[in-house]
Amino acid sequence: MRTETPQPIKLSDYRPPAYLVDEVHLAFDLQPNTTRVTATLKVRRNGEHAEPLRFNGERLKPISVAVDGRVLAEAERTIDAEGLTIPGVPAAFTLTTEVEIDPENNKALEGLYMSGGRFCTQCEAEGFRKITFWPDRPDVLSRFTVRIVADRKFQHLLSNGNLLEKGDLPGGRHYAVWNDPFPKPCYLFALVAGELDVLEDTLTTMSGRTVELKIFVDPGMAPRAAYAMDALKRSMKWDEEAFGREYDLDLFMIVAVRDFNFGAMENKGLNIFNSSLLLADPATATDVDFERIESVVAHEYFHNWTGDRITCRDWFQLCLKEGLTVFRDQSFSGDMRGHAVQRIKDVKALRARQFAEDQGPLAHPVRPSSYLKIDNFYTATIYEKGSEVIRMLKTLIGPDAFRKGMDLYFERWDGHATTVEEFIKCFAEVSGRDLSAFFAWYEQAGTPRVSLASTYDEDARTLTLELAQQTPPTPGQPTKQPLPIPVTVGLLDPEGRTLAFERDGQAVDETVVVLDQATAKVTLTGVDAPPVVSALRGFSAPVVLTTDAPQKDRYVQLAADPDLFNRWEAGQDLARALILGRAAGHPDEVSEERFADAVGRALSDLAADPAFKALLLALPSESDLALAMSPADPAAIHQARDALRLRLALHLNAQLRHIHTGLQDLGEFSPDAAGAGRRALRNTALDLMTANPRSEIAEIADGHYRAAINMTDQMGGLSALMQIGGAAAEAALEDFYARWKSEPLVIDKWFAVQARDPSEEAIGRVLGLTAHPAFDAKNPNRLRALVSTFANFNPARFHDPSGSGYRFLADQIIATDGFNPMIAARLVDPLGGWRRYTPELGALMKAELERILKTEGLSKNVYELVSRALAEEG
Ligand code: B3K
Ligand code: ZN
Repeated sequence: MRTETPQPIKLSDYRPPAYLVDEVHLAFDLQPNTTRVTATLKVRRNGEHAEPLRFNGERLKPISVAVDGRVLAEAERTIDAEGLTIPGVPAAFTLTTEVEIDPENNKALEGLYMSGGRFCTQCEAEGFRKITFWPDRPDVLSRFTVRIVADRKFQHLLSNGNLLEKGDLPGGRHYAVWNDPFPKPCYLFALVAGELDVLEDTLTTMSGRTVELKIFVDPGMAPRAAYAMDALKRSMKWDEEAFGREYDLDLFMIVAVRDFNFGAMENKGLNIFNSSLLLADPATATDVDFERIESVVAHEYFHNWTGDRITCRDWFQLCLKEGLTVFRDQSFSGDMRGHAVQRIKDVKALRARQFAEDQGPLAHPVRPSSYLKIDNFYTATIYEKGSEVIRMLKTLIGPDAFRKGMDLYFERWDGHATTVEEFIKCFAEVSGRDLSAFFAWYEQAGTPRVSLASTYDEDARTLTLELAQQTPPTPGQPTKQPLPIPVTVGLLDPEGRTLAFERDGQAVDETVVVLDQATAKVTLTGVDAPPVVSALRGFSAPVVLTTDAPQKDRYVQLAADPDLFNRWEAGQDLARALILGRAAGHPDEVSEERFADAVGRALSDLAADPAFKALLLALPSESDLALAMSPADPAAIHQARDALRLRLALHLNAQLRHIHTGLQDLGEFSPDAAGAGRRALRNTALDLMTANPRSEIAEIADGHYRAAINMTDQMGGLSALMQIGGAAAEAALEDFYARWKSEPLVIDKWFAVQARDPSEEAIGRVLGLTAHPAFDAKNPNRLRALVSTFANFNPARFHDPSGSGYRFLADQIIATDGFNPMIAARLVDPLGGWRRYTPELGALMKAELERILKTEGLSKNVYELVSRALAEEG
């Protein structure tokens, strides 16, 4: 147990930095266990007051500290576990520090560490302080020159910016010097040294400059970087066209590493990627991998303007770069792959992660006001809801004003660290709108509940919409204010045809109703028939909508809503109601048949995109359903969902078989959206077929697995076999392992598919796998593949009534916290929502959280999440 309670950092305590560093020269003498870092900083006092100098520094072995060339005696400076203090310094001076660090034993993967025999760095948010003494905060912007010296076996020596010189040194060593002309906060610093292959290309920017593009990967892997390179070039062109943003250096590099705490990092000119989000070819990566690579490559590249050129004043402003950059990458993916399908996937992810977060102990605003460890706030709320807020802003002020506001933001804040207020001010200025009420979206946590009631007046041909909003309390925010919520509305006639109407005298097919008070009443005129209301089209706001519309309206929407988001949503709503009804003990077989029939008709719509049909065919996930059930009973949900799966599988048997045979990939593999959509539909059909206990289904799944010529289908076959279980599944698992044992990214999939084992053997299997020779808890990808997949994507088994799933997760959290607190903290979430479950399960979950909290030497990261989860409500 911790002896002292860590103190939160508060937004209201923000003070500008007491000292600035205009320039720095960093010299690295790289050795796996004893790397020397010599830093020479041009430091200047910021403001009038001569405060003692206090720089951050952790796990550094100090060698010397000098001010203007004079080495300080130990009495002239203090070094504690968190940094360096020098009581009296001049207004401007040169600080030289020399420290030693141990990259090889750095298993927290923060600062400078080693992965696969190479040196690499991860500094965001607060890792730079593990490299040298520094004012480690994003509002200190400096020009970096970096000299790297290493043994020649570390063939490539890379850092940010441009290469100034390189050459050989005596003793089998060599060096390189890099300079980054753009001032940047230290969290964007990066260094890589090691043996790597490189894939090279060039791009001509809109002003005609040639940029060299280099992707560095493990030896032999360069062909697997081709898709990332293609995605990079498309992203660079897209940012020029969509936002007028040109790349600024002559060189852009990406390095892939296997040991990385999260997805990727936008270091200036030198992005570092988790290899799982960079390497792909048809044989080893699935369509979902290709899709994620495209979006993450774009995301990190887009950060060059939204994050690097313009950065955050403090970490409370994290959404300023993350929400905005997610908005940009989602827009890019929509342009690349189709907006409707992209929107559905984005909303599914938002609901699964962000809506769940809002219902749990970590519910926080898009801009939080306090934290213990900023690492815990790289959340779905900051990223995904942060993007939703920008999307609403664009809907409210219109695309032209939005673009003007972005232009103004880029012009005004380029080269600075700024705040969300300043960002919003740009849009208020260009649109002439008062956006002060809108700002509440940044400060208020929770998912608003919106209700909609409609009344049709046949004589007056009017439709009156009555809307109301209410946001449930979240920890620390018991009362909520109304938010401006854009609700996009269209009407259909009873046959599903678009019904035009009038709003303020104008004939329209669709309108945006802004609900900005607790309630609102809007009357639409010129409505010629009793309409089906299609509300919240495109999911125009991140809210939970309930309407008074009868079920039959949902069927009309499922068949015909021209807004594909709402067409999909209608199907999900119907399925959710059926499953939850059955889980609550009220099965409705007639409606289940009716639903299966409607899904069958939607599937036979030849005009519909296969990717869309695949989404339509997939039932809401068990976690999604758990959010709508109070208290949640995962076993009941699992059974009820399986029952509906079986109903669909039987009812649609012929159609599913037809899809499965008809869509087999025969030609050359293409990772594009069309090919991926066909494969998604075929694999989703197979997945549903496995609900049917007929023996020939197992043969079909086995045949699917064995005939697969790409990883998407191979995994489709393998997970279908896992759904069925038995000898065929075990044989396929063995075959898969033998085939891919030397491919770590593929073996991650092998662990993950077993973590999703739907059978009662799941927990035993997962426990057994932790002892498998290929299991390595120190590698975050592997740990996530097994532990996180089990806890997040196998709810029925994780929530085993014996509590064994919870015990397993808590053991993993405690063990991981000993070497990688950031990753340990990311595992806490599945236990954190204990209050939402049945009292028996909740008590078992709570007991595990209490056990974690009692652990000796617990990190701040885990402490923050566990103590919040256990805190009294309110
Ligand atoms: N900015 C990084 C995330 C860093 C997470 C640090 N705990 C990747 C991204 O969002 O682009
Ligand atoms: Zn980002």
